Amino acid sequence: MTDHRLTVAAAQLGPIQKAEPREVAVARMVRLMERAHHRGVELVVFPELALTTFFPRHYCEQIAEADPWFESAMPSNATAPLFEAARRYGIGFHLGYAELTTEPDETGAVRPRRFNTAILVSPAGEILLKYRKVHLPGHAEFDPRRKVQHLEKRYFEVGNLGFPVIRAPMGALPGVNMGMMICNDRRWPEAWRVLGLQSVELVMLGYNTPSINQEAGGFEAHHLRVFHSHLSIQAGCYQNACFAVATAKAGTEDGCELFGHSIIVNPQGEIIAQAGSWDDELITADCDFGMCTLGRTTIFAFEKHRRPEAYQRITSQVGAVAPPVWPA
Ligand code: ING
Repeated sequence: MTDHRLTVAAAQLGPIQKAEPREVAVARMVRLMERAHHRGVELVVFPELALTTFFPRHYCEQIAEADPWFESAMPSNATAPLFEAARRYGIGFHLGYAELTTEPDETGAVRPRRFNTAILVSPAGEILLKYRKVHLPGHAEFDPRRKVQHLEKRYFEVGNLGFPVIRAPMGALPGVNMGMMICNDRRWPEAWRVLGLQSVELVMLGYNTPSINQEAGGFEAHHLRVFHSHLSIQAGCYQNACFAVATAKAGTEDGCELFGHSIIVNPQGEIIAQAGSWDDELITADCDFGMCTLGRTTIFAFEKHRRPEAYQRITSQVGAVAPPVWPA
């Protein structure tokens, strides 16, 4: 039986306080990569916006005031130690960060652009894949009803790279089909299915998720926060016959609590590893990509069973419409 296995890790991060410089976060991440190396890990997944505090909870009148939270180069002096560690240990890694770039927009105008971004970096330190968050939760303007703001729609543009998948060598394997999503994306089945339609075998995602509902819309029992996160990821893996590594930034940042519970999930939708702390913690698992075959050759053999002609509403509508009323 040829070995299709890859040893992966979720490198969960505890809180990063607003005043904490990115060099401190990077040093913590290098220590997690060192621990990963000692456990024979071949690919490490860090959280969303892993280099800084979750700054979209803070309101800035001028968007450019938030620019210190962004990376205008990747790697940079502050993040170079991560790339050096990757090369030193021969470990690939996923990194979530705030991307500030100057590039043409859809009208062709070259201007500063800001994205909630994730990259996949090879053990040699090359950027294999880049993804920019598509589903931006929260709001764009200051919301006085909220105890804590969630201003991703203020600071980031909607990602313009789609949901790409790449087949690239990783660990001892000649090729793994790898894709990414970020945080809120995991709640949208469309994101998983677009990756599934590209034969993804391993989905990497980071998240920063408040442990209590900040929407002024009403009470939600606290235990449901983790349940909904796990439900979304387990369903996504089962319905697309893939593995996922989902890594939290956790703990209390400037008084705001983010839950941990990072998990690694297999193509049957089973949680095969879970973090127990809300701090820096490495959880690992062996992914045997041969496990993807059962789902995608039987229940989820897309080419045999999907009926896109019945799915028009999924791409033609944004919001829901009211149904016809009976009797007509
Ligand atoms: N955070 C949260 C997430 O989707 C959220 C926002 C939490 C939305 C709970 C809805 C319900 O996990 C980010 N950063 O997307």
